Amino acid sequence: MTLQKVLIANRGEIAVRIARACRELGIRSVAVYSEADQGAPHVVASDEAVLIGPARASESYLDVDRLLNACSAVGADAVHPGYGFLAENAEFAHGVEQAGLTFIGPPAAAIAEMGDKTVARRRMTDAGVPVVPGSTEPLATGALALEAAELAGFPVLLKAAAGGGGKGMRIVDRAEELERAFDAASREATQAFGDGRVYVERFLQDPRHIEVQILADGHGTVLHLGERECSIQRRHQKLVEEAPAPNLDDDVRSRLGDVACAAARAVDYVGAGTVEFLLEDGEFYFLEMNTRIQVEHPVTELVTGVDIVQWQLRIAGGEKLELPESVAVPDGHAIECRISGEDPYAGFLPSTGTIRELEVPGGPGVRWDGGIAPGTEVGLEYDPLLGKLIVHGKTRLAAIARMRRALDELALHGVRTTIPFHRAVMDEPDFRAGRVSVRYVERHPQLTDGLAGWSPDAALAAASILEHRFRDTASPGAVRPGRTQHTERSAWQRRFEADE
Ligand code: MV4
Repeated sequence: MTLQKVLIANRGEIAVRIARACRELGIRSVAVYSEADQGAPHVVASDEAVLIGPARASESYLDVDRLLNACSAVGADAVHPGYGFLAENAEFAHGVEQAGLTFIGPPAAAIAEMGDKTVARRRMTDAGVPVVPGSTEPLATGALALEAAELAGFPVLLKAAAGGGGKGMRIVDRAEELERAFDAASREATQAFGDGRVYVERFLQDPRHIEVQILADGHGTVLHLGERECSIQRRHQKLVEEAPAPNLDDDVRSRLGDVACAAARAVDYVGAGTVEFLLEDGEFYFLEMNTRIQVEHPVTELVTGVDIVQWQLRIAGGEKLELPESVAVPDGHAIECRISGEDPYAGFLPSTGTIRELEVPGGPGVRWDGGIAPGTEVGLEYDPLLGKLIVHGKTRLAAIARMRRALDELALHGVRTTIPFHRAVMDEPDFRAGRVSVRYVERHPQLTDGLAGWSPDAALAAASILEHRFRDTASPGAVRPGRTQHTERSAWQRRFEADE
């Protein structure tokens, strides 16, 4: 039962990525788009397109009924949710299945189990997967929370059972503060998720964030594709990811892979998924499982040679998962920079405008997964991710040099972007040495200071020069690397001219 026609319930770069995979497999693809996305790259990349509603996501990309109607209008037999929007919504997966269509992702039950972080912790504990010390049940009262916190050991983190991705967390340093914080966390969780259940974990102070890519088919095979290092982030938005993780013990690497497969098996997982871990002092702990394709999947693709999105489609079509032995050992090193329409010198404030110019880098070992084109309006209604620059190199340092070169070639004008931040990271000694943790960005303020450290006069002078040269990214890191422009005649030119 191979898939015939896939409706892509998403937009931007991931919708383009899915359309490409469909095309390569001979599966028809159908884009959906909002009124803000007429003629968008994901529409152009697909075989058919359906207008589903206004710009507002709740009335288009998040509207289950409109999406299911689009499926029946075009005769789609499957839905790929991408990431974000409805990708981890168990009711949507269920609705797709109820409509007699294939959801390209895990069974709705696996989404629901991993979506409740306390259920996930119980499943993992039962499967022998190490979790951060703490409670495996939601805490009914502040007094019970205090008991659990004393057991876990202070400082602790209060987390929402329905949370994930960093929303609704609260650090508590001392027992005296716990009950108040518990009430506040519970109230916040109710507001954010309509579910006030809270649990407690020991707070790890300076961990690395490492995740393992999983593929599982519907015939009992579960494999991992190695890990990614994803610590470089700000406010839970990743900025740079790489594979394999630098400075990782071979024994830890191998145990991470085994444990991630056990995690997937514990919830009868099918499809592509990611098991997230925190790593501190040589120990690792299960954090959560993402039951979707992730933004950073390309770094794994580049070091394993496996097309993960194609495999999502093939697994959904009932195929058996078969990968070459060679995936067990990563080939070289891959790095991804998320290029988003945010100003790194203004607290990563979203920047809006129209893409005026776009020149994407090429050459050996460079990949651009983009969702924009000249003329694209970048507004505030959707995620600011514009595209991803991904490179591969034989070694980590070769990949860093390649990324630096590719960032210099990338010309993207019209909105402020994270490009100058990424350039600075590639040059920064701790990054170059693989010394990273989730606190990397906060520990390297020079990467986000812009003109802040400059005297007012110097800043004004620099800003006005840059404003002239490069209108939309006035910041010291933003000057495009100059070729040496010889405006004066060189000695040989003068001699040459004299001869004529
Ligand atoms: C933690 C933690 C420290 N200790 N849990 C943030 C997002 C959510 N997925 C879980 N997160 C964290 N959980 C314990 N017990 C630190 C973080 C955390 C983090 C995790 C992954 C990637 C980036 C992060 C940035 C800040 C905090």
